[in-house]
Amino acid sequence: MSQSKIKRRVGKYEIGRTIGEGTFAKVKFARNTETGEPVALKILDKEKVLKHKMAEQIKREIATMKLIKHPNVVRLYEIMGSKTKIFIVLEYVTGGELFDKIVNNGMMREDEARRYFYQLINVVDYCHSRGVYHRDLKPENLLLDAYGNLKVSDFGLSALSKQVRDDGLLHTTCGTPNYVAPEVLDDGGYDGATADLWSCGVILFVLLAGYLPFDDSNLMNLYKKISAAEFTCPPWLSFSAMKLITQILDPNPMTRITIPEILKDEWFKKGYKPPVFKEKDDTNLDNVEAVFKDYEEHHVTEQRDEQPTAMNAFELISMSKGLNLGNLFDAEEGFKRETRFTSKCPANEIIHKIEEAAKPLGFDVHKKNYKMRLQNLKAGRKGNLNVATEIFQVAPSLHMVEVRKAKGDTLEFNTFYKSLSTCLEDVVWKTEEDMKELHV
Ligand code: ISQ
Repeated sequence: MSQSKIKRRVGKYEIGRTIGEGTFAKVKFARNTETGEPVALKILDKEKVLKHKMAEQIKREIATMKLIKHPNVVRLYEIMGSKTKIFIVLEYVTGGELFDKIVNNGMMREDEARRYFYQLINVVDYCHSRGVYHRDLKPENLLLDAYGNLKVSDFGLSALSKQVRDDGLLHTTCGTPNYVAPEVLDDGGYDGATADLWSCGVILFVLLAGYLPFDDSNLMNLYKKISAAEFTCPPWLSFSAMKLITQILDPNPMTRITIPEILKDEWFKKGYKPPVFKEKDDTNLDNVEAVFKDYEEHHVTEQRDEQPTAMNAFELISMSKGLNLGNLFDAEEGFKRETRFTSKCPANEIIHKIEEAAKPLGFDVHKKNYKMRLQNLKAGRKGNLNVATEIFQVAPSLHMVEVRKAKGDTLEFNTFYKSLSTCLEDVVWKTEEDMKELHV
């Protein structure tokens, strides 16, 4: 049990909580101990990368990313290696995913959607002009910074979006390919530039409509709809927006609208100011080759300091109110992906109760010490929902339980949490204040 928080360090970075997970990488919050600056640390397992013969591609892609310094792209600061891992140090952005705005508020007004679309097209144009293609533009890769500006992640790192399927082979597309161009689905050769533009068209449609242009629970039907560009615009869409979307979602990449043509489009041009920015050069990427090798002199040290967490019991408890849905909704952030509650029950009982609640909901339960991983066996909107929980001992008879979405859709996580909170009612510690609230 995590009685004291173990502080993990990699080089000068102190590692914190997990903020994202993919097939090849885990993303952790980290802090540069020299400057105090927060970063996102993408951690790749060397063995997995080598096993799938991806080292060369990842090396090439990281080297290409050196070329990308744009205010709307998540910056790559540094890359480090240890004996077993590769660490990619990225800019940390705090505004969440762009699509959480749609999930929370529904479709956007055209002016607001146009502002994000300008930023998206500026980034895509900039990267394409440097020969870098995203190849996997989708909601999870569209983040927002503290000022509400778009930050695209993983530009150029398409190797990381590959999936290992049950057959052990790598596949570029996984789950539902709602954002993927028809020529990519055809599996013949395709042009990265026109394929990225198609994904931008799907993104624009979702911003304006609040739903996907191509969707079907049957994969074959979905492929057919995408290949025929069969979609229905909502009645509230302006004619000029509809015209632009139709020109982007052209199933023929040869006749699909290009970026120079988009820049001249009537809907796009409204209020558009071409971007002006200066490229900063503060990356340290001289060692891309070295981090993949087994040369110890190039390795950063990974340390685990058994230190009590800086947080005391009172701080922990104040972070961990009761277990109710309000916990997962924040007026500023919208729906959150993690929450905590406190319990006076023994840890084993809490684990047992979580297991009892999760199994009937179709979750496979994996336990390791005081951590649990709940994996939904059915695929959801963004793949299988995975929930991670961890129990921390605050005092001999007081525990804090962290419940975090590790993978999948935030709304599906909220629905799961609602059921969990009902089942755990007698485990959660209720303060006198909570009891009063329950009785008013
Ligand atoms: C940067 N900031 C926050 C979250 C992130 C997730 C993935 C990649 C980069 C990120």
